[in-house]
Amino acid sequence: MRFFANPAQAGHCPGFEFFRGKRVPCFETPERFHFVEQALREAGCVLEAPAAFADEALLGVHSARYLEFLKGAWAEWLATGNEGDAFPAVWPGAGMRRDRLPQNFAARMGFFAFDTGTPLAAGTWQAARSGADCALSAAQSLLAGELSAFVLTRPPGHHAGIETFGGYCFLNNAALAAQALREGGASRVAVLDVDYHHGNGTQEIFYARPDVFFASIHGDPMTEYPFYLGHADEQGEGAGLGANLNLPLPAGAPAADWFSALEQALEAIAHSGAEALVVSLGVDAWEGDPISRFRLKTRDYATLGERLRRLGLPVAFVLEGGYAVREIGLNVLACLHGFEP
Ligand code: SP5
Ligand code: ZN
Repeated sequence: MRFFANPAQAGHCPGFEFFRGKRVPCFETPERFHFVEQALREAGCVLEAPAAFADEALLGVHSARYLEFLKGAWAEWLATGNEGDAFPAVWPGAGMRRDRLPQNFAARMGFFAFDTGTPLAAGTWQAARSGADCALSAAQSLLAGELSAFVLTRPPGHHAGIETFGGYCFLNNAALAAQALREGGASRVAVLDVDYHHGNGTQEIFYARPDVFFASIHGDPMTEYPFYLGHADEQGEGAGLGANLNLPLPAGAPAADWFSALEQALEAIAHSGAEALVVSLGVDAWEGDPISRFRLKTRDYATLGERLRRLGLPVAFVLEGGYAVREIGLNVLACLHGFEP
């Protein structure tokens, strides 16, 4: 297994996020990265820097105008007289127009955002961009014959859509890896998302496509973030109909139910004809996670890894959420060690 670690992650370090109108400390912190890094190093893993890919490699997943916005957003935020972390303040709500991108900076920020929990700071673009390089490097290593790779990065990616940021995510690392695997020759690819929160961005990106199968096990969006996507009746559209599988479980669901859903997901992935798998490895389904409500134990992550190995596909694991900082490293390590003992 090869390990690609994001060298720019620490630059994304906002001071707070909004939660129901209040400023609260960020859950998604550089500390998270360090706990995973430490667990991997203690286990003897060798972490590599990513290769540098051209911006064009992002265009298979995100729109050009979104990438242009993100790249310049911090400078524009300062230039329009603001200071501190950048947040959206206005959105195109239902019934308003999305067919024109306004010139006003705040209006553009709201156009591309979907929550106030995802601050954009000085080093956000560079951190997200280097994370994309890590995801693309992982895909490249699988295409070169490696059996597995792990992307150690933050900010996470699975909530980022074609042109939306939110849920602590800006660039969709898992989608970038899946797209790179497709472009590199895999005729079909699957993405399995085991983060507690539905991977709305990944689903949106591949929703009309038959060549990338998306399966997700997550808290029921009727009560759990991101609320507006992730229901079981979302099965893909057009040529992609049947290539999207959502397995929502109620908050508080026991591990046995989670593993039943995993079996369903793996069976569907096996039948999808995928030649490679990307795993959105959020470890916030762990029983002690501060913002999530599933009940997996650390040993369950080892079982997940073992079960994934039995699929027999090359796998790129991509770090997503997980907010119980000390345990993130142990849970990630348990999964990777279960996959490759
Ligand atoms: C990648 C990922 O896991 N993103 C999750 C984004 C969740 N954003 C909503 C956070 C809500 C925080 N709730 C705090 C409850 C404290 N009692
Ligand atoms: Zn999550």
